[in-house]
Amino acid sequence: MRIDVVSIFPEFLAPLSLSLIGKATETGLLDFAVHDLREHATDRHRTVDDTPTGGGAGMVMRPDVWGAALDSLLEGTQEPVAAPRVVLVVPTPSGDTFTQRVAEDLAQADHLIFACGRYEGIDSRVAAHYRETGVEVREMSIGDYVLNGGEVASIVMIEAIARLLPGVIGNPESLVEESHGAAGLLEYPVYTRPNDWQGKEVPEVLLSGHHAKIARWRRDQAFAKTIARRPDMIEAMPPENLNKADRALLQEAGWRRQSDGRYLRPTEPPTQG
Ligand code: 6GU
Repeated sequence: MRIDVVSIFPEFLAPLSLSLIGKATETGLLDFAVHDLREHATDRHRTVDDTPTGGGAGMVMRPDVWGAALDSLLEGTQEPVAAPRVVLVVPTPSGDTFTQRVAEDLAQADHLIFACGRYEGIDSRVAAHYRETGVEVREMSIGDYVLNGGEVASIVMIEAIARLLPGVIGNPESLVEESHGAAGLLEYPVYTRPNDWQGKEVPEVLLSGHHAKIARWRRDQAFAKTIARRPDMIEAMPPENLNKADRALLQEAGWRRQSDGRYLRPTEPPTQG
């Protein structure tokens, strides 16, 4: 996979050259490069922004500068034969939510280009233009809070995507049971030695060597943790992922079974005052 990042702060992306991603780049699994947007500015001040048309606070990034930067990266990738899948990712707090499912989808692409905006964002015509020219454009938010620019969000997304590429993670088994994986549950609690630390003992079942019992215990722990912390994930769960014990637990906790087999959390009693 090839990944390009365009930013006015290329040094911001330096952490990606460390650890997993750096190793994947060295071994040739990943072709990763960062580009300075200002290289495509045309005036002697290397201006990349201007005031918002129609008025208002802050500055907006110029479409002509972004167009030059993105055209240089898209050059030669639009050939009709053996068309590679190129995705232009535009980090923005007003984008669609980036999730593990999106990471899995983007990990299938051949070429990702991250366009990091600063200030009040990039002129809206940039995303529209590339969409019209047939580029897959994904405006993405990493959560409901505001960052100063797309750089940190790009680091988050690239780490989530790159670790899914075959060969990047040493032991792919570790991808199977993790939080937000295929099971639709949060991860079960993990322990290592010493068995007794600060008077807290590792759960007995994990020392039993009984693999089926351990698997069942972990599944139950993952399920209970997900009910407590992320009831929305339980509500979204396909009914076929719920076993008999799960359904009993949900019913016991006051969850209501819908006609489609999914469960709704108990409604909170109205608060006093
Ligand atoms: Cl992708 N960008 C910015 N600037 N803020 C964000 C974000 C992205 N996702 C959440 N907040």
